[in-house]
Amino acid sequence: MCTTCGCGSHEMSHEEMHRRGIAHGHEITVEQDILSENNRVARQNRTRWGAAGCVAINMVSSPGSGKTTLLERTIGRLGEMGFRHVAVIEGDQQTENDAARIRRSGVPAVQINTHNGCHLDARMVASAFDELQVKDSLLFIENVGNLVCPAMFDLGESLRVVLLSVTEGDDKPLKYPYMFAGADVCVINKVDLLPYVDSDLARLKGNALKVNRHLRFFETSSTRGTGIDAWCGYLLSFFGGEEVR
Ligand SMILES: Nc1nc2c(ncn2[C@@H]2O[C@H](COP(=O)(O)OP(=O)(O)OP(=O)(O)O)[C@@H](O)[C@H]2O)c(=O)[nH]1
Ligand SMILES: [Mg+2]
Repeated sequence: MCTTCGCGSHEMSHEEMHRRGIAHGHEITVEQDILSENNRVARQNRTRWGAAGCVAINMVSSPGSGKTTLLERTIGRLGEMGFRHVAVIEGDQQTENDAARIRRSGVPAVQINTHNGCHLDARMVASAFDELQVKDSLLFIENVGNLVCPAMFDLGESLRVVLLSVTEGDDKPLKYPYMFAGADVCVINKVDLLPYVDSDLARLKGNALKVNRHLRFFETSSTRGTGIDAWCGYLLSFFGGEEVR
């Protein structure tokens, strides 16, 4: 069981729970309380952001898949396309590194440090949004690198995007199904490395579709710029309301 968010497997066997000393009745009650309070604040966020003309995008992935690099590239390309209304909330356990990278791209960013926490929650991003003081903007939220816990926490986003880099292996959607089941879009990043890894794009997509047949895919190299035009075009049409979730 994760010690910071209380998330645990509902499918853990009775024997496994006893082996780990988990009192199951208590675990389920605490988890339900945490999630229902989070969902309440997430609904508030959705209402507030909608009223401010902001569209929030929750970016989730394992550490190092390329979330910040994709954001840097996206901000640059959107700027070239004449769209500069972008703000970013960054989530990491420690450091201001990612927020500093984003600010160098010329857009406002607020860093959240979760310390021993493994995910962002709705209350954290509500405070960060207050600090940003933006309106009529695309609001990117880069979640803590983790393919497990962020899946359970609605932040109030309009779109959830899961990144998977080709170096992580094409079986990840099957091994971490909740993250892919809860996402709207899957960005397959680092496609420039495909010649060097034993990862198959068709198999990766097939595995992702097994857990979520509604997923929309983009293939990108954030370092080289491959696929960024299609991705940015999609973001603009989503922001403009032409694309629905
Ligand atoms: N070859 C290649 N490298 C990439 C690509 N995207 C990101 N990287 C590299 O991958 C490493 C991690 O990238 P980040 O953007 O920091 O990843 P992240 O998901 O933000 O990482 P965390 O915030 O720590 O979870 C860096 O060395 C990037 O240069 C890509 O498309 N191709
Ligand atoms: Mg990052």
